[in-house]
Amino acid sequence: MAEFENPQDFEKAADKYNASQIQVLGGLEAVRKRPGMYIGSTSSQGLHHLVWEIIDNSIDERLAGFATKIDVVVEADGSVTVSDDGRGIPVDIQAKTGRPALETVFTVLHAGGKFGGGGYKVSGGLHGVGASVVNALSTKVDVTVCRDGKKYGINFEHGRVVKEMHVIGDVDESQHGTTVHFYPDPDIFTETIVFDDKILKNRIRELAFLNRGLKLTFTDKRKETAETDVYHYEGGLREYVRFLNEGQEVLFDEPIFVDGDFDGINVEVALQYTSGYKTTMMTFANNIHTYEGGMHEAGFKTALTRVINDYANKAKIFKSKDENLSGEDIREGMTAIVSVKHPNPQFEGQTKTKLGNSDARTAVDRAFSEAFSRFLMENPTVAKRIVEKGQLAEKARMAAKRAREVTRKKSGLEIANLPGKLADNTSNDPEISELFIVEGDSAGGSAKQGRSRLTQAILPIRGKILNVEKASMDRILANEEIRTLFTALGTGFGADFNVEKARYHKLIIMTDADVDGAHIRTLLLTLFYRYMKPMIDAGFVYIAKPPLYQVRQGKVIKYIDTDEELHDYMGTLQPSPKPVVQRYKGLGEMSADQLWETTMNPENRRLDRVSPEYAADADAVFEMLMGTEVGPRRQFIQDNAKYVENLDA
Ligand code: TTJ
Repeated sequence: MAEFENPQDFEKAADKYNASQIQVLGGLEAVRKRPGMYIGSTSSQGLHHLVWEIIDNSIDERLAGFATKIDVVVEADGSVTVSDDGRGIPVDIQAKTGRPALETVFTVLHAGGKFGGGGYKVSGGLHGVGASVVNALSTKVDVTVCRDGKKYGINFEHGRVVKEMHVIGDVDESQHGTTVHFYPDPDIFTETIVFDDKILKNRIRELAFLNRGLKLTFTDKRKETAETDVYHYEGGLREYVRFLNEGQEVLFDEPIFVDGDFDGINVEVALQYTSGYKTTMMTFANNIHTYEGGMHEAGFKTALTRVINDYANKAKIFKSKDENLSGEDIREGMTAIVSVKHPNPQFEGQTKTKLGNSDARTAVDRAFSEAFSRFLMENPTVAKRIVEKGQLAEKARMAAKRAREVTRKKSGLEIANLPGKLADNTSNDPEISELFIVEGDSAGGSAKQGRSRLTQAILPIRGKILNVEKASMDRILANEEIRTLFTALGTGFGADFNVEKARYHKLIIMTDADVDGAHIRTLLLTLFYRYMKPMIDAGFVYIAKPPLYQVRQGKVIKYIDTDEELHDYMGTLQPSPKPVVQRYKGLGEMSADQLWETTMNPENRRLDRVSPEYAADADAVFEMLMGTEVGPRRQFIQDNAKYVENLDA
């Protein structure tokens, strides 16, 4: 208690005290009546919010440049203690209320953070409502403060002072800090008052990453063997990014790190690329995870996109501005953390996790683009890799877009809308319907003539186009025949793919028995494997096996696949009438009748059903082909023609 020189002063102070106390009780009563308004909810989340509220005060003390260590303890009885080594909450009597600041912090709503002289504060949204809210929602709060060589104590129950601020004893002058021990009120937190160590640890770790050099510890004394976890990262955000990318392949080892001040706003960014597709971007404002993004995020995104495109143009990786990449493509595979500390953060949005300050956008843009463009210029190899990653992402995105367009076109599709290339069969029963994908227009023509119209549909594929476009899947999807194929199939595409909608239960690839034929087949199998896997899994995909030879002796016709078989067969024939051997160079050489007899007629034909493993092999071969230059690719196809053929075996 303060001492007063004359009774009048005391009375004045007492009046003030009474007045403020009524206000206080009213305020805290409001918190107890509508806790959700102050801490979001009274669920487990709200319960943990109490801890965040208390820790935030210590973090503020850290941001002010004083605390170096914060300890969080879950006591054996389930209560929580938070302590720091900051300056300690002031204990002097405030003129306005006549009460010690230490008391006011816990008894007056929104008193939190009033004592600091400027600096960053965790205040906004649901955060920073202050220690008084925690007090209002706790059965018991015990606080000790060490400063100026003394240890002070104050005790509360249900938000009310039960023991006024008092000196507990003397301590060393060098000792300073604040300790708050609180018991959540079970009448408020009716769902649970059990703290979850995982939730606590995660946030504590996050705070450690966000406040480089700050030492945080967590101890769970509810456990028989209570251990203390120490969270302390000298690398800060850099280590956060590394942590997030752990176990993933990265394009460069050391994350890019930026730390700069603009207009009184501190900006930190750490960034690293993985070779994967996942984008992880987290933004924080005054240590609050801004899930909804906001101005700092906008500033980062535009700066990143602009700097990379500028670099790629200047470094002549792009020949013109047409090649500029979109932000989305540039961010693929990126892990980035943006953290700003703002003197007056405005939190907006549904969950008050969107930073509204437009000066934060400018600050992040300035701080990041300067440092990032320097980084790119100093690390051209890494820079090139990042640009190429973006280009790859763009390609994939275009392919996906085309795929979606195919789907869109197909929905509400009538067979009447099918492009002219397809010669559909007349039956609507998928079980008896077959779709032949035929290499070449001439073979396609024969197949159309020779087919059984009821059950067999024909889609000619121009091999040339496929050969030209073989290297990229997005081009394949742009291919008219392939689009027609998906349209005809009626299954939808990608995520919408539904094998039950397949209009044909046999999808038969009919290509020549040569290298080009094998290649086209590989391309098709790859396409099926990636985009129609359920068709393969259902056993709906087949390969037609046209024979290599025809041997005719009088009226007897025999079709033969291999030289060896031909040799053996010839040995069994009488010399007269003279057997005539015809070698088919390709499907196109067969007449409509021959094609029907040898390759399409269910009575005679041989079909290989494509197994998933088989298609996977084709896919792997295709992958190999993708990466190589034209020359080596041709060589590869020739060298491996056997292997590709062997896929048939
Ligand atoms: C404010 O400015 C003057 C010197 O003291 C500053 C202050 O209040 N520091 C401070 C508060 N450090 N730690 C706290 C604090 C710590 C906990 C665990 C709980 C609360 C409510 C405050």
